[in-house]
Amino acid sequence: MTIKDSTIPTRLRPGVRIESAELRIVSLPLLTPFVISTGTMTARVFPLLVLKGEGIEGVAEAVMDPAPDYLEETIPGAMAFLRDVLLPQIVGKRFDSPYDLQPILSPWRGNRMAKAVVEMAFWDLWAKSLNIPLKAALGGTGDHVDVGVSLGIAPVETTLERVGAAVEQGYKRTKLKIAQGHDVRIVEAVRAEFPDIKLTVDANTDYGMADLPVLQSLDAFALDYIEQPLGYDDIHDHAKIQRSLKTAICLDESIRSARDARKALESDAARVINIKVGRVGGFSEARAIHDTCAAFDVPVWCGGMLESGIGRAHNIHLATLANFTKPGDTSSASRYFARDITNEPLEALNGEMPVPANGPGIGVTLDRDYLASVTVHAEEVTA
Ligand code: OSB
Ligand code: MG
Repeated sequence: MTIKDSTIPTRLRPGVRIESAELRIVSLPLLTPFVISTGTMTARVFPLLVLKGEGIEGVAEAVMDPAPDYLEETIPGAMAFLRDVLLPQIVGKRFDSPYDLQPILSPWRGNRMAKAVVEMAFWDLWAKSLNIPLKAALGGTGDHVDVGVSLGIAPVETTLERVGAAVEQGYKRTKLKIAQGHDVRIVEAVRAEFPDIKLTVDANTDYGMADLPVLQSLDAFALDYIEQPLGYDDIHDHAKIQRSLKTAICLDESIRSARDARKALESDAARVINIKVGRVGGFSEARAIHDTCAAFDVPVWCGGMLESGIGRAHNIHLATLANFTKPGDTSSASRYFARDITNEPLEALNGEMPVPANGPGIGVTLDRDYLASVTVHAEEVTA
């Protein structure tokens, strides 16, 4: 006798069938413009994906910008790739685990942020189908992660006030955005007032080989690391300058895969790596990078892209893995937004961000009313 698939109770069937996908573009105003070497953000604009199946929903947000200023991907490009290529390949199909998405995702070149939003939404859906927290599905433990703040480029006085507030609130690390002409002076001023805090800088690719003397003068300030001084597609030249620096280099933009991480670590181009799950194409690759770094005894930390509560929740669960030993960028959502699209507030206390646990999966839920009011585009993909 054959049993019709639909007669088997959902929880006894492996995996989840994706019945439909809801794809939106959301625009959340930022309380304060965020300035980095490549530009200024006044709102966090992002694609949001909800995968639906068997009465449950998996949610994720994407991290590409409207224009290609952090990396190559753009929101218009990602929307087209998701709508026309990726979502039609997965909607209407059952997947036993997130790994079973790889044969569909990996043949396509690049577009890691677009692949990541699909993969991450399915991880959430899958963890919910198993009734476990996302951290457990990923192999992480603990009920909070250590976090610091990332402070945008601002005048010295403003920066000193912002550092003071972060220190007061107990954040475990302060990262200053730097750019040519806004580097040694700002770091010197912050160090003079805060001699003992854990301090880092992030150049977002603003320097070249000829700027080595400037980077060397940052060696005087006991920084924990200098993040991504050189080109977004470079590893080799970072290895060359690391030899002439006392301070560790941390790579962000340059690391898209575990293979990139291996190349960087084999050549001593980085002594710390920032993992952003969107940048690297999803949790499977994020975990592979985490494991590669652990094998080289190199610490990692979880970066951020000014995410809403949805992306923040994903980041926090990821950061519960063992080799995330440096404080991440997932600070309180209230530092960025007057109101978030999640019902649960994501607030750090004394530099510790609780792992959201309102139900299985990512542990946060969408505030559907507010989401509707900040949605600038919405579409549905069905089988
Ligand atoms: O390089 O980490 C970066 C924000 C936008 C683009 C690039 C970066 C950042 C941040 C923000 O540093 C970190 C956060 O989410 O608070
Ligand atoms: Mg960075």
